[in-house]
Amino acid sequence: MSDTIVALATPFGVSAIAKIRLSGPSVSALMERHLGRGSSAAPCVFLAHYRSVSGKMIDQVVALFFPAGRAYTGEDSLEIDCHGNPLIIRSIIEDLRVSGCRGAEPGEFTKRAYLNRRIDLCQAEAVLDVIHATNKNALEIAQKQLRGALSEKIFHLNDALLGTLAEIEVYIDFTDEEWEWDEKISEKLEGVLLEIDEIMGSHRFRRALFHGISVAIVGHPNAGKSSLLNALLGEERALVSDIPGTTRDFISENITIEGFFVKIIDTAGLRATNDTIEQLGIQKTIANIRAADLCLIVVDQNDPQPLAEEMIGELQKKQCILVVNKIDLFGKISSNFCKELRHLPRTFISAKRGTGLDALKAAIANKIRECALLPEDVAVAINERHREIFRDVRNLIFSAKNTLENQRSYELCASDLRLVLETLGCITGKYDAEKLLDKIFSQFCVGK
Ligand SMILES: Nc1nc2c(ncn2[C@@H]2O[C@H](COP(=O)(O)OP(=O)(O)OP(=O)(O)O)[C@@H](O)[C@H]2O)c(=O)[nH]1
Ligand SMILES: [Mg+2]
Repeated sequence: MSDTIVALATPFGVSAIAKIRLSGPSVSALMERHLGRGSSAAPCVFLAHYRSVSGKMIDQVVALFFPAGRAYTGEDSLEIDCHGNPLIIRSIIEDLRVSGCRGAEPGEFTKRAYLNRRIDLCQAEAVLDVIHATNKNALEIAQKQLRGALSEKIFHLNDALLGTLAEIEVYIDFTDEEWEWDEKISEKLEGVLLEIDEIMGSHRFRRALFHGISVAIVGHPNAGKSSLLNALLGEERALVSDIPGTTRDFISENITIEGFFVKIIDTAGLRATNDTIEQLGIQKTIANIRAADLCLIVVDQNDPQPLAEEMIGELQKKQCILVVNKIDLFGKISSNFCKELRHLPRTFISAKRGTGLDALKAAIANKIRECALLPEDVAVAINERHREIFRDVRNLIFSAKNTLENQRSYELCASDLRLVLETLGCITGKYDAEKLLDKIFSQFCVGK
């Protein structure tokens, strides 16, 4: 890369320290000019005064120099830690621009790391996930992928496919006219297809990891849905009243249950109503039920109202837990309450008093584990871009296998497999396209 880029790597505003980052061929000359110190063969940290182009001292800073071979970007890099005053930050960055630096584009440091082969494309995407992960599990998987978990899987698939291609080439070169059928090749391709299916299955965990497993609280008005949301959050988030139809629009909040990141949604109570706003709320409830991974059906033990058939139809398609509420009162839910929901796991709570919440949380966590909404140990979790490429790769392998089995042509199968390898390479960026890179790196913040 011919130019040297500069950007603030920490959030702009008042802070104890701010980090200004530089990368490119003129880093050592800039160090000499502004910090009075030449580059070194090894990474180094030093205290210096930053002097502007006109020789004015702007701030006392701590500088970290990384020579190309040891730097994140794969080129000479410098980090200047100055005092976190926006006036100082602006002065230094402006001055570096005067000195010939260009302001970095979003993600440009990571793009350079990729272009200089310090990391592959999957790892570059993982950097973005590491920055944006909002819970422990998502962070863990992002870090695994940054260390190369997905790249390794792709490397392994690539290796298996190359091996199969090599075997086919031998047949093409050395087999005489007579067709010799080798079942092993078909079996190997079948094995690769199974591995790809397993990796593709991990796509659904990504949503759960990064956006949370969505749990909708549904039920009749006044059953205590908003009270349950508040009890789970430990704060008075939603309005609670004894007037049926209190919740109109849904309310969504994030909580962690036994280490799982859960998006919990309180919805409008389900009943026949002429109130237009309430009807709109109910429509949103139906949409929330459809989109949810799990539904908590709250029933007031004292006044167990049957749900409309239409609702039961919707809920039967979902994973559900029946939550019997208001156990602090004396009512008792009859054993033939809503026969369609009778088979569901039940928990008994008092949202008002906070009783039974631990058992309910355990039931939610059990459902998450049981239904593999999110296994405890996820090896990789592919994103939409990876999934699309894997889908193409899968179709191509399938076609290669068919070509072999039906047309009995090693030549055609080999050419299909070459295309498979090329397509698979797009995941790690072995075969890159400028447009694709722009799309990926534009999601980063400036300075990364
Ligand atoms: N005794 C008792 N009352 C409760 C309990 N949970 C909720 N309530 C009361 O039931 C009434 C309705 O509670 P909400 O939480 O607003 O019910 P909701 O299901 O959100 O109702 P809508 O928003 O109208 O659909 C309020 O008066 C609550 O105080 C409980 O466990 N015990
Ligand atoms: Mg409510």
